[in-house]
Amino acid sequence: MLERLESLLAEALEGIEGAATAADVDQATGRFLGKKGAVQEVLRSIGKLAPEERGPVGKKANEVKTAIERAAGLRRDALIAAAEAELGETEWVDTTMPPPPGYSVDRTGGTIHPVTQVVRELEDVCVGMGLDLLDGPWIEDDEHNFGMLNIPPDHPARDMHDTFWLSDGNLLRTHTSPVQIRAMESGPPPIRAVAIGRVFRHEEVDITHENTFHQIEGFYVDREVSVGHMIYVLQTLLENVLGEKVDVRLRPSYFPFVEPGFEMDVRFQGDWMELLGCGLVHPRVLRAGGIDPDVWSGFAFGLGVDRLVMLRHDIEDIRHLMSGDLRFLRQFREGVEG
Ligand code: FA5
Repeated sequence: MLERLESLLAEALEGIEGAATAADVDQATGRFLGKKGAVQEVLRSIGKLAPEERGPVGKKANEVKTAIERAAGLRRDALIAAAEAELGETEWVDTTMPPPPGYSVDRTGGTIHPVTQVVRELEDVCVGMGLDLLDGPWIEDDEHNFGMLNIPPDHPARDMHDTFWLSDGNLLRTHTSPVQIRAMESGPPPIRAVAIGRVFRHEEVDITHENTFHQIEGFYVDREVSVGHMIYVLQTLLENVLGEKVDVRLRPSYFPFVEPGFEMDVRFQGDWMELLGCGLVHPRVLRAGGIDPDVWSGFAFGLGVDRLVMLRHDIEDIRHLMSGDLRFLRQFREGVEG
């Protein structure tokens, strides 16, 4: 019986080695290990053997079974890997090939999103003015989004920002102002920087309010910075992006992280639109960032980029912007790539 098991093993290994596909491997092993397979039959017949034979035959049969399974597994893996490698050689598409005659092809191509177009222009104008471009994470902690911006827990100003809270206590940043804190943490003044990016608010959407939109944060800390500097920078920025002289008006407003604080409206081709919040950086915010407010002062602003895009293209409803509707997006063909 032991010899029979040896020869079954040899036969099985030969079959596995000769298999050309993973299915062949399964078939080759099935003949030995399947329900009616030869090795299984040996195992089933052990009861009929002389008692002293049962132990050694049982042990050997199990060893043979394991050896066949192991060889089959290795061969199967090798064949699958080889088949996948071959696919890479044979199953590829030449995207540069012209279509066969008679096929109509959508040649409209992609367009750069109107928000991205304006973001890129803002970046160019800001770099031209000598400002650094900074970046910050979308997932923020409470301290950077609120606490260090002079909005402690239970402060009523938290109600101004309907917040998407995450289960771990972090949040989706509700504005780009946390980048102010990150800028102060990363080095001493002077700081002359902007950060442009996506922000999120859990709010009712309407024609001028989205729950996912974009802001550009300006943050300027130096000696003897005044509201005049701030207005100059903002007006230069807006005129460059809107392409003509614009009227701006400042209204006193309240943001906990600036004092005094303002909202700036812009009149462009007729209507006034609220575009941004701004002001002189609150001494508490400077202190939270490790900066001495008796020596340094600064201004900050946060501007809604989507609103700027609406002004520029006379878009009546902000919700078009993030809709992903190609009929809308294809109208903005400037900056098409390719
Ligand atoms: C802020 O977010 C302040 N962080 C701005 C700031 C920065 C003030 C630095 C002072 C100093 P506010 O919530 O007002 O403020 O938003 C700023 C701008 O973002 C608004 O003027 C508007 O243009 C835009 N905005 C706000 N909410 C929405 C919204 N739901 N959809 C689209 N744009 C919005």
